Amino acid sequence: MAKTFKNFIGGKWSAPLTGRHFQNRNPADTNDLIGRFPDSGAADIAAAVRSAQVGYEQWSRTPAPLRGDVLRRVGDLLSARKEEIADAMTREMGKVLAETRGDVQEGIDTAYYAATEGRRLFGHTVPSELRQKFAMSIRRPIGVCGLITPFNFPMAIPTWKAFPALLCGNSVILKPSEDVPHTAHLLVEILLEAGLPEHVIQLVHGSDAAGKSLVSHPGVPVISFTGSTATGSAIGEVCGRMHKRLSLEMGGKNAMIVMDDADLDLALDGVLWGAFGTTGQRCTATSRLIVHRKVHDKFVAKLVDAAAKLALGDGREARTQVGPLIHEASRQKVESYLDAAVLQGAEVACGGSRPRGARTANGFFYKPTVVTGVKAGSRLATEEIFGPVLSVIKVGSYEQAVKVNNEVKYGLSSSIYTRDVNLAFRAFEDLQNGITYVNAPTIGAEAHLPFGGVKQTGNGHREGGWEVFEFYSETKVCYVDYSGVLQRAQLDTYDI
Ligand code: UN1
Repeated sequence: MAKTFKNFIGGKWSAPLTGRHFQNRNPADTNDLIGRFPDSGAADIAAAVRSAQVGYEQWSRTPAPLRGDVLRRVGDLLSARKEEIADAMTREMGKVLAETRGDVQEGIDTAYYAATEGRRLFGHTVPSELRQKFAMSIRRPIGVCGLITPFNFPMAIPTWKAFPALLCGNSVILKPSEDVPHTAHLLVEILLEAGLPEHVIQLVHGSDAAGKSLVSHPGVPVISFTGSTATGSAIGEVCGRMHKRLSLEMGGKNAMIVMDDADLDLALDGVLWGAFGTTGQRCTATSRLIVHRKVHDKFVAKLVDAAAKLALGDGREARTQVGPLIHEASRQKVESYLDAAVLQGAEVACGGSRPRGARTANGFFYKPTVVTGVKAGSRLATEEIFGPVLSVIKVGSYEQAVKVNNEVKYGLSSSIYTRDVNLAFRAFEDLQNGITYVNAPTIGAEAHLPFGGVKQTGNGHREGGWEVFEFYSETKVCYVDYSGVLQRAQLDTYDI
């Protein structure tokens, strides 16, 4: 009998006021029911906000170094339980164990990075233009932060948002993807065990209805969302009307460029990892391969050969290299892209279908797929697929590669394989992306550097690294005039 899980609201684990639940199943084996989770509604969100406001009063007054201490303990607990959590994550999300371990590790890195920020959280001290006057800025918390997170990094992405938000002195309401509620449950258990005061964190499970209530609640001044561009736009409209602070992390159509002087074996390892790691379900996944015509045929032949050999299966089995997609709707979306591409004359060089066989019979599997001859401007060349599908585009020069890279509406990550150092540095300027890798694939961002994209990928904010602390805090400027007389800025400054 599968367990029925609860929300964490008002300092206790509680059943949803809607009385409804949804099922969470293993995408590699749909017979495996992980649990039933709350399908929460507006009243659950309202209760969470009331509690988070209480938590905010307490937590915003807790010194930042002490807030950091809690996050350090969170990092310790995640480290101690890494293996067990990774196993649970693979069971509910599907990607292979090595990758869920990496996902937990990203949470650990984020915890320790945020913990030390408790002893920095720098403001600025600058000279005043007037005598005997002091001028500085400090960072202040904002309030209740509503965090809406996706399925593909069930641990890392909630931690990217929650840990800096908490470190800055905010309280948090987490609404995780309904595809990975168990990981969020484990994370909240750990936050509480580490000593986070109980009203400071709320966990509200559910689908779009819960997310919408969170976004439109007037008691939640900060929203951070990672997910599709369509949902991000809808959230942006509401937040715009309500003057909320909003961080959006949305789609990508990331390209790897392989120049004619590249180390092709290195590039091959890179593209296999970038395109088919996480079954292509990363915002940073390598979705397009832009290859110089001089090496195109040779490189594609190697790629097709290797991609066809990747072993599909349950991510908890050691021999598995590629897990399932998250659910049937994702698989059907992938299929619709393939159908359209073939109609337009593209060639499926490998994959392009569901696998057969007992190991994959009960899950949402799809073969790693390489499509060549993809037409510029076609859906396959421009839209985010979020599956194990790589589109190959042949180019004749660096300039053409840059043009192809840039002619999509997204701008998350890009990569170039070359031995020419001048070209590598030119690429930093020419490629319109928030992240560019040289001689490494489009995935692999590290927790202590800012993460995000340009153009339609985001709205100018970054997660991770030093920049995220700006998002979760407000700048407050403080002046102290210790002259004992009225000094008028601008007027008295030069009148002496
Ligand atoms: C995402 O793709 O949604 O760079 C996040 C990476 C990971 C994070 C990806 N560290 O691929």
